[in-house]
Amino acid sequence: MHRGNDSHSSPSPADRRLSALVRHLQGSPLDAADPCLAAAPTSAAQISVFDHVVRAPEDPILGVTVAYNKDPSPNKLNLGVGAYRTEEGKPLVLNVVRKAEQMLVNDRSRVKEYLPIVGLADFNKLSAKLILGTDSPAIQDNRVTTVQCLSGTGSLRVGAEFLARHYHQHTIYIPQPTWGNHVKIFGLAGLAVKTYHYYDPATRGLNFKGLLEDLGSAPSGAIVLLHACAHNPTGVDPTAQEWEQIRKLMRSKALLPFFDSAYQGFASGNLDADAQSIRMFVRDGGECLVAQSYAKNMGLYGERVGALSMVCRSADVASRVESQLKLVIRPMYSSPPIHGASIVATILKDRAMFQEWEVELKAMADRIISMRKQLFDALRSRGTPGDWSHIIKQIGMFTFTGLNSAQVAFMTKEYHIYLTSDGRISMAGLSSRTVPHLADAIHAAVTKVA
Ligand code: PGU
Repeated sequence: MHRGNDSHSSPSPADRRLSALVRHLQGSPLDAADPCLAAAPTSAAQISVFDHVVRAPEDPILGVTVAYNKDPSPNKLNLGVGAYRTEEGKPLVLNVVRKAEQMLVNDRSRVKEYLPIVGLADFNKLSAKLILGTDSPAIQDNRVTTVQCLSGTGSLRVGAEFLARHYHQHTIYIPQPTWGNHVKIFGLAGLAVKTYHYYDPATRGLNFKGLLEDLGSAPSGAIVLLHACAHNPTGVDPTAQEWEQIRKLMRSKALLPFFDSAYQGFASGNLDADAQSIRMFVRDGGECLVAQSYAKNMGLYGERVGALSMVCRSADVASRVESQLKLVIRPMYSSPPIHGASIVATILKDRAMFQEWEVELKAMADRIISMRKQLFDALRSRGTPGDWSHIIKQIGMFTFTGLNSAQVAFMTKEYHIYLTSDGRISMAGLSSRTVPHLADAIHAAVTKVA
């Protein structure tokens, strides 16, 4: 037998080393001249089977918070991550969310059983209505399938994996620029990622001609990632007329829309208005995917609550698609978490709570808009060179300032202001108190750093 033969072969250097160490632990002196000890590793790093692993760089967005947290300056300001802060610079838990959580805690009939693979049924139904509209014919026809996913990111990932497995075209076009994680999410899911023109640095607005040209020359059937509203990082959205032209072009070429809706309610302060781009594409009877996040609009960042909806041609297709989405989700994380989805469902299904949410959401959107105005005025009063009107024209959580990476580095070093190196500022991280500090920093960066 093999084992018998093995036991007669001479011990390996590792075994001999181990025996010498065991003897030492049992009281024998170590013999420094023992060749098997000489061969012993000299440092802990050499022992690891992961010794070859190289240190990865920090994430371009989340890494900004890591750097911010290490800065001891009392004047430091984090404008990197897109997370809402109050006028006092504090994270905000919405009152309506606290209320919903209290109700959930008080309800002793609630248990912590696994959710189904597709998540909480109420949450899914209500999420589809929130994004597609309560009167959406697609929902009435039962041709939408919605699955609860891990916030916006997870919804994008599940949708991408589904497309990689079941859709005939594996190329996805994403705007240039876009949220940095898009490239990785779609690439890792097995899709080929290409870009389409979106932003014109000269006008700090939409490069609509470039966009139409690029989508016009995309292969038939290609997937196109569209930011539903409040484009990240540029804050530049197409107008309703431009959306209509994009829709016509995409439908004429059978391009498949994949909407990323991470900011519903944050652009205009109105949930329905911010879903118009999507509803336009659903109204024409065609198919699309929508990834929804409740991170920003309900302030549920860390609860990781979102949904993927797939609008299909028929109820039969939708139900077959759902059966395959389950096969994507089950080996990925089995089923989604229950708490965040329960909060959302509690708020969405109660009329009074829904209205309370709308008021709080509008207040967040309004505060961001007022920060735009204050920053614009502060730069103007300092006579900062350049046209800063884009600060008030751009939409949503971010201002794409046009500051270059050297100017950003200067602001971080000299003013302890943290933002992504592309010059994006999270307006939600600003307050009336910190606007002057930021305006001073921008003024100095623009006048001192090329
Ligand atoms: N899609 C877009 C366009 C986003 O901006 C974000 C978040 C997401 C999806 C994903 O959000 P979930 O939290 O997974 O729902 N972007 C923010 C948050 C930080 C980050 O990079 O994740 C940002 O600062 O860009």
